[in-house]
Amino acid sequence: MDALNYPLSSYYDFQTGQIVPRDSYRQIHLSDMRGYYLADRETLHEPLKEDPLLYEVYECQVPAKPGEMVPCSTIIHPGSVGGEFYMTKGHYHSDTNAAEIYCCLRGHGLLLMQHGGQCLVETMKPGALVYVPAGWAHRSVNVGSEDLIIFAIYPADAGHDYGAIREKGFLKRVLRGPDGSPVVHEAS
Ligand code: PAN
Ligand code: ZN
Repeated sequence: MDALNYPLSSYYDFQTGQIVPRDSYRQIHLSDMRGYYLADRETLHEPLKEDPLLYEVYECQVPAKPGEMVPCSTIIHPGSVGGEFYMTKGHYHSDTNAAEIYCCLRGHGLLLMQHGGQCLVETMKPGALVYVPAGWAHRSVNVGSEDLIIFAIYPADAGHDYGAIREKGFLKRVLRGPDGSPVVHEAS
């Protein structure tokens, strides 16, 4: 990107998670997540009966070069697919030296972080500040009944590698228990 007007200043709505003006924005529907959910394994090639919006991501556009940082907001809506809570795809950073900072503004969730056969689960509630170390895959899961809103900052040249998670998933899955509360299962 060429024409940048400094300083870059936006408005972040803590209630909705929206960043205004909207630089970069994407919506992820269920149809974008084929193969990610356990229940989807059997029905992968069947047409979807409905296609709900699972999460939205706002990112401020900055040059993708060393030293620059991307502020971003993720809004994960409440719900589940076959008893598995709505979640982000999850990814590694292509640059294995790129860490990230996550801060939960609203809602109730879990952050899965995985590296070298180890999968950690951190609670995300308003004020939770989690450091995602370099080299760790990360996925946010909304286990509450309202939107989960997370602010994050990552190096602009980090790059996103979705392949390994898309193929193998995380070592843990978060499912709705009999009383509606989240239960973390070892992935089969
Ligand atoms: C976040 C994620 C965002 C959406 O900004 O990109 O929460 O998750 P997926 O990218 O896994 O779909 C981040 O970790 N950026 O590096
Ligand atoms: Zn990331």
